[in-house]
Amino acid sequence: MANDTPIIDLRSDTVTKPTRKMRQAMADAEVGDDVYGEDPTIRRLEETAAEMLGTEAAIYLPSGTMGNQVALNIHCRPGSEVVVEVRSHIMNYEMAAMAALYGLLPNPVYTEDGIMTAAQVQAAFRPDIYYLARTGLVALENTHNMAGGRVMPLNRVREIQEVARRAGVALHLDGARIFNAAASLGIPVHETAAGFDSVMFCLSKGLGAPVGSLLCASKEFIVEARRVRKMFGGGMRQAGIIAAAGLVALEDHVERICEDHDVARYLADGLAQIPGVEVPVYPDTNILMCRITDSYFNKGVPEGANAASTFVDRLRAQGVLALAIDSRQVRMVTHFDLPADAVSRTLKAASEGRSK
Ligand code: TLP
Repeated sequence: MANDTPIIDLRSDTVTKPTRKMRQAMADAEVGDDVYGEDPTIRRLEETAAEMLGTEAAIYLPSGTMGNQVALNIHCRPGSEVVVEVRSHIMNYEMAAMAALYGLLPNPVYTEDGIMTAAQVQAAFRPDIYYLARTGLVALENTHNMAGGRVMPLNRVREIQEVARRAGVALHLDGARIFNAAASLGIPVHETAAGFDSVMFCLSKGLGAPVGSLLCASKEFIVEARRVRKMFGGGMRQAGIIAAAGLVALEDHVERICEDHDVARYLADGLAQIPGVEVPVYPDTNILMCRITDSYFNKGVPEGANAASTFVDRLRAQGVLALAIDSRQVRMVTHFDLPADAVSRTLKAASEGRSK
């Protein structure tokens, strides 16, 4: 690989760099102290987000993890359970925060494809008996990251909302990639966000902003969220500087997000042709999970190594970065910062990696 050949970074859609327009907006941003509610750019971002998602209000936070955790704090009393799909981000990739910070217990629902049914959610609710923990919340994830960016069908979401409503259990949506979900379903994002008590989404994933997430909910909920955000040290003062890039993301990058889904599908088509690489689930959105079997390795899996990490190492040697999820699975995520030849170079690297 020549030194000036750009790296193809498929580890995540969080790796994008701010565009020229974002940098310009950041330089020009009007700012104020957001802890006093005086940053006009953040206010505009929060109003725009609430309007797009169809909620009364929104709050800007430094990360998706903080958005999810602020919501959990408000929804649940200590000692309650949170119903989640077993591979959810909230349960697996947030440092056990719900247990460490609030004394909450995840109640994981096991699914094949990452999409819970209403019957499964209903079965996870605890009856009201004095020796059982209370069910505090159902948290859905749409798109579902570790299920390969799967989109929850809208009727499935509505059925789950119905059983939760009937049981009096609140609903949170980890919509880190909600704009990918809406694009894939071909519906406005507010329909994907409807029927939840709180929705978190990220600007710093497929939308391409450098930093930030929003938590969207009722006015009352967001007033409380400002207190909890402060408790976490998430009051960011003149953060209009970064919020300005978020506004550009919402203005310019929503429409184009489905291009990333096309690229993920081209990649899936090509990878599935390579002996030893399986694509068990054709991507709905911008996340592609592939499975590396032993037959990928012409000379066998190297001693003491595993299939996924060896595959990832061989891609890296050719300037392509991907993420090993476990000993077999590799994740690739498409985004707007990929070079034009990303698919062909990735496929070439994957084919050539067989005989190293
Ligand atoms: N996901 C990251 C990693 O943490 C795995 C990634 O590269 O995909 N919810 C979902 C569904 C997410 O995928 C993520 C980040 C978050 C929440 C947390 O967002 P941040 O990283 O902003 O705290």
